[in-house]
Amino acid sequence: MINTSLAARPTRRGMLYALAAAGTLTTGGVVLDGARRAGAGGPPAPAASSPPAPPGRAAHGRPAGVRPDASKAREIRAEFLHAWRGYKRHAWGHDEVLPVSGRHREFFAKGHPVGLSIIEALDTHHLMGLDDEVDLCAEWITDRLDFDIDADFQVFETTIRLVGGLLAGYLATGRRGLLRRCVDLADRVLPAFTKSPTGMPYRYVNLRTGRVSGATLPLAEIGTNILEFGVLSDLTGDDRYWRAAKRALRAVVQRRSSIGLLATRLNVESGRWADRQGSAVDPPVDSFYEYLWGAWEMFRDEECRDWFRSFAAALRKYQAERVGDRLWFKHVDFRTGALLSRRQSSLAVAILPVGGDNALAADYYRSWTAVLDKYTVIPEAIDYRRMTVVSARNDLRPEYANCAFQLYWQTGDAYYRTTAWRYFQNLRKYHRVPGGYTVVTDVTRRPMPKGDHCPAYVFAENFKWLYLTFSGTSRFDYARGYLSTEGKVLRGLRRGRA
Ligand code: DMJ
Repeated sequence: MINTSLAARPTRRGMLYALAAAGTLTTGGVVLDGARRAGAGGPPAPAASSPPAPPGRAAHGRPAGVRPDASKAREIRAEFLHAWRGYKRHAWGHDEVLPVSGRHREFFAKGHPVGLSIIEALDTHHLMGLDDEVDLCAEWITDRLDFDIDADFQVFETTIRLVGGLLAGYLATGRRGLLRRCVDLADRVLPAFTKSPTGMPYRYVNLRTGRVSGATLPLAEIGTNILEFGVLSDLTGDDRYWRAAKRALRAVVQRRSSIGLLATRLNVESGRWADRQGSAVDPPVDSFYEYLWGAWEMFRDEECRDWFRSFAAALRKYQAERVGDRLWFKHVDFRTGALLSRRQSSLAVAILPVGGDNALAADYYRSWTAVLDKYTVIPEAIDYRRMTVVSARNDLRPEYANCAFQLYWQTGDAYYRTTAWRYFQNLRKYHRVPGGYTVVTDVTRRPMPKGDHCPAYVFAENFKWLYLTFSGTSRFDYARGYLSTEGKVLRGLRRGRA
């Protein structure tokens, strides 16, 4: 049943949301004002709840703002708009644009578009002050989008991209239609959790029938949902989402080895591991760890914090490895710690700063900066001992910019802006085409060959991380903001002048 009531049940998190919505809660020194977005007719400005930071201090110990660099922010915004116009021109209403051929493709299910790029872009438009685009997207979603689709949708991608995107859109605008769509979708996804004997979700769910499939899946797909589901529980007062996500996390943690590591894939019916490879911090486990920490940052869940800390300690002990002065993380047998592989994915760079261990995260970022220096555009994967390429593509990956922002935000060290700007310049030089932005198929060749695909996460991530790094926008509360693995702002969106 769809429950869009904003009357929170008296859970701790629900109570905080109710107080915030009533405009009586002070968070991080900011009184939530209950302001309405002009013309949107929305509810009071919500704030995804977490206990307030001590007065005068940011929730993360982060600075309350970044020094604006207006001219660089303008350039970044202009490139985001270039990519967006390509999508609008060639693919409007479809999931993703193929910007070279001017065609489009669907991400989740052939023949079933859900306007993925539109949903991914919502809060980026808002942060950049592109309010007409926000309105256009929100109207398409509320007037044209229907999730009653007879097709199998991947639960992980549906959650981080669609549920997260609709939540961020709602938090940005206060439009109830976006929250209603979000709740409808989350209710269609929930059977993936509730039909599982272990509580760990199946990989796919049919959005119309609730039929589930795919019993063996990696940790990131099992445990990257507590931020979206927790915020949704807060907003609706319906605890089913939070409970499902927490139960899934607990089921994974219970299966750690005697040396405190997790492998990569689990069968969610039998509860047994399908491999023995401890592959943190690489995908496909990366955001599992990110979300344990996130549950602490967003909801002050102490159990998740402690789980994160114990995995972080085991990671340092068994997987961290120095090659020269560079830090990497090897793959090991999760029961013995024996070496299995020195392959490293470029996606991993985004994970470390989330746990607040700046020294480790900074070292790891420098390792990836060495890869950027060597190849100009970072390849998908490397053998870190030889610094050679294992996968030469770059699928317009946002993770380096994500990490640069997190570290700049936490430390204020100009090094992260210098390197983020280098990433941006390379992005513009090697990925830009007349129809927008596209993937590179081999970073080792000159000229660098381009493919024909703009993944939808580009509208959620690459330009947003860069814009937040340089703009200092007043639409983002730098003191208490929090972003998901897909770059959705789940806390800290502000309205008013951009
Ligand atoms: C995004 O969808 C998210 O960042 C996710 O966590 C995994 N990686 C892609 C972008 O590379």
